[in-house]
Amino acid sequence: MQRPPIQTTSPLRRREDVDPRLRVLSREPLTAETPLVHHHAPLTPNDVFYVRNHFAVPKIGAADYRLAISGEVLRPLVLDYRVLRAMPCRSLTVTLECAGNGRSDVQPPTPGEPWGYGAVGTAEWTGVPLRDVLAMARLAPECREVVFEGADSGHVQGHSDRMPFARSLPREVALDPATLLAFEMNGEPLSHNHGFPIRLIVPGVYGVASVKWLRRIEAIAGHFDGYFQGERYVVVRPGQKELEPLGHMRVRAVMVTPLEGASLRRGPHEIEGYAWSGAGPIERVEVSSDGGATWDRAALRETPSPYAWVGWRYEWRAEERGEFALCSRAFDTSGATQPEAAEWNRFGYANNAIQTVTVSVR
Ligand SMILES: Nc1nc2c(c(=O)[nH]1)N[C@H]1C(S)=C(S)[C@@H](COP(=O)(O)O)O[C@H]1N2
Ligand SMILES: [Mo]
Repeated sequence: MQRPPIQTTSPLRRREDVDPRLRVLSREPLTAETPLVHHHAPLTPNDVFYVRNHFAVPKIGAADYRLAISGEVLRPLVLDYRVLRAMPCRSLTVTLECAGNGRSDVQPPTPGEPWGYGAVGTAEWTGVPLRDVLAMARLAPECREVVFEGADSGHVQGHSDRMPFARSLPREVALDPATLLAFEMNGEPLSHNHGFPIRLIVPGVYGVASVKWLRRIEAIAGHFDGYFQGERYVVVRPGQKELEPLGHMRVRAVMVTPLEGASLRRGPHEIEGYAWSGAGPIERVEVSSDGGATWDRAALRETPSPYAWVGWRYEWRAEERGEFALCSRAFDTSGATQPEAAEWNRFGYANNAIQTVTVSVR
């Protein structure tokens, strides 16, 4: 495949501005979600893909980029952008969801970004399987986890030192052929906001695992417990001492048509949305037009990849005038489905409660 020439400055200046269609929650660092009206195609356009940054964006030029691989490896390596891009690559369509998606519906409110339902998106990511790079470095048998460090850093609550953004994966997940060192998103080089030059993509796992601006990979024999793994992105339930690290995305359906507050004519209407789960494929989606009292099955569309959300649709015959509470819920093949109300935890993570969209029929 012919590759575009390597650029030494920003890949495309225009993309660094925040697209006005995004709902900005914070400007510095940038956090912004995709209004559901822009989820009309299974692939989320790059410009409206949600952004979750914890620190200022490190603007790295391709020519200056280095990725160091060290620790429990027999052959420590430093790779540059050109070498990584020349390696055999694969493309995978993967849904990324922030663990805070839906937090604004958690009661009582918790600390954290007040995301609506738009901290999720799907893209075709192209990159080098991480396992190929780990094979070059000859991972030692002692390695139990692999730590990934981004080039971004800053100050966090309760710590005086500057902290890089870092996360680890268990050895098996790091060696999964679907775990990618990605350099393209929907056929374009990553933008600075989404991790240029190289980011990790970990299919099926909450977005926090997919470390952007990746600059260091360290294989370790022990367990990594950095701030973003041991203090945040953990589920802390009331009255419970043990912290549960966030892993697979919980099963969830989201309705994108009609939108909240829509006013509809009497007659047939398409209710449409997406469903996904990190624990297995979606088995079925159900829709209710009476606030969850009765449910009907929606039709599933084709899914481009086992790691991507699946589109669904349901034809609703709105016969009577009035207000209607539309709900959708998904079931995955592991048997999991969605709760009626958010399961409260201290930081409001992983709320996969059933979404309700209220519409009026005139
Ligand atoms: N280096 C780095 N990687 C990061 C983050 C970050 O702040 N710094 N945020 C994480 C979180 S919480 C999410 S949800 C995803 C968001 O990816 P996106 O901004 O490309 O949508 O990136 C993850 N990777
Ligand atoms: Mo996130």
